Amino acid sequence: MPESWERPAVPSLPGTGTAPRLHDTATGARLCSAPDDIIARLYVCGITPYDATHIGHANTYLAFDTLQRVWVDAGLEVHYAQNITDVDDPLLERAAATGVSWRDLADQQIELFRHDMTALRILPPQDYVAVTEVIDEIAQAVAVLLDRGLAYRVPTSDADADDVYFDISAAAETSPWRIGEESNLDREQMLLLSAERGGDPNRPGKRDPLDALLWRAAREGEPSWPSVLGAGRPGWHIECSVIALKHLGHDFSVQGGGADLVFPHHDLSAGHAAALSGHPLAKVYSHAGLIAYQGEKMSKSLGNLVLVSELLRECVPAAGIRLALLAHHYREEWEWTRAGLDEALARLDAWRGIRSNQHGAVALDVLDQVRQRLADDLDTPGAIAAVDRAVETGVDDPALIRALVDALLGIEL
Ligand code: 5CA
Ligand code: ZN
Repeated sequence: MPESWERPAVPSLPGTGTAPRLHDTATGARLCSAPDDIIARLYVCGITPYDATHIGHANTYLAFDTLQRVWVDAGLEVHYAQNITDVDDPLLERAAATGVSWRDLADQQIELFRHDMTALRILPPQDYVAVTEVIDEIAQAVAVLLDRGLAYRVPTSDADADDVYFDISAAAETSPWRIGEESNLDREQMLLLSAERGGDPNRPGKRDPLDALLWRAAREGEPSWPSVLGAGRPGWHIECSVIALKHLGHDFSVQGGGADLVFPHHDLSAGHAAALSGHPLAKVYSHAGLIAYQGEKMSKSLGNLVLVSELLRECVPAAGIRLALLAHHYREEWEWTRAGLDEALARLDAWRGIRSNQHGAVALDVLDQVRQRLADDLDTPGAIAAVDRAVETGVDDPALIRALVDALLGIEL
């Protein structure tokens, strides 16, 4: 397993916080994120390693970093797993277009991502798993789905090699899942998004246009691995189902990612996992809002990227990047601007100058307010406002403010 990255120290605080209520994409309700036992289990979809780490990626990983910090403050242990999509069409296309090997591109980008996550003081996953490490397990899972009649073969031009697809209708009949359960989209919207986001609704031979690719048989010029299914490579959604089930089991606390993953990726990865395990994948499905830049969603395909590594190279402090992101609620869709970053840098300076004042704010009250705000669907703007008020008046115990800002917002003053 690749190493994840260095874990920042998290100071402990007086008393205990509360596990947050989180907005659940599937039900639209705010659900309690506390596990039944002491261990909160979290899966967040990791990068496809090219064009890492842009501010949109950083915002998504920061949202789930905040969740972990609040869980830890509530006295919970956290078991966190994350994947790396180190073989998939967009990565292969980028490698081909730039004339580098896909393996070198992936390795170099994974290293850059690790460096950026460390600089941003993002709590690392315990299980950091590249899809290329679990090809056998994925192929075996697909073979199980074939055996159960929940998957079927579609021939390719090579008579000996079939692709394998997930049968959404058969799966809905036999498992606690149906398509659209997480995304709440109608069929027309699903068809559109599937075509936009890596699906192939028009592929001939499929039983339903929304059936998702589980296994792609080897093609000339593409990487492939020998397996029980013959040579090939995994489809996208099944990688996250298999990695999550292997490391976290089913019914884990929270499945997370950016809002661009709601459909088809999370809907289908929950479907594959339910078909394999007979249980729902997670209790809460949580999604961070997409960050825009220059009027459009920040995305690799559009190329309108602000990279964390470039900001760091300009000597922007990582704590300032964190504060700029935390000033927005994690579910908000907003546009990154230099003015927003400057505002965060000014706030960071003000926080660093916090005065001791025995007649000012009471630090324990500030801690209480910050905990309450974060317990309410990770309201970081509300938490920041509580710290701003204490900075304005001065506070009886500045050291406690520094500790709470470090522990809960990940910012060292
Ligand atoms: N490897 C897949 C997930 S299995 C993938 O989506 N990789 S990614 O590199 O494209 O994105 C990594 C994470 O960043 C995902 O959780 C994605 O939802 C999130 N993300 C991508 N673009 C943005 C954006 N503009 N704003 C916020 N989050 C984003
Ligand atoms: Zn994923």
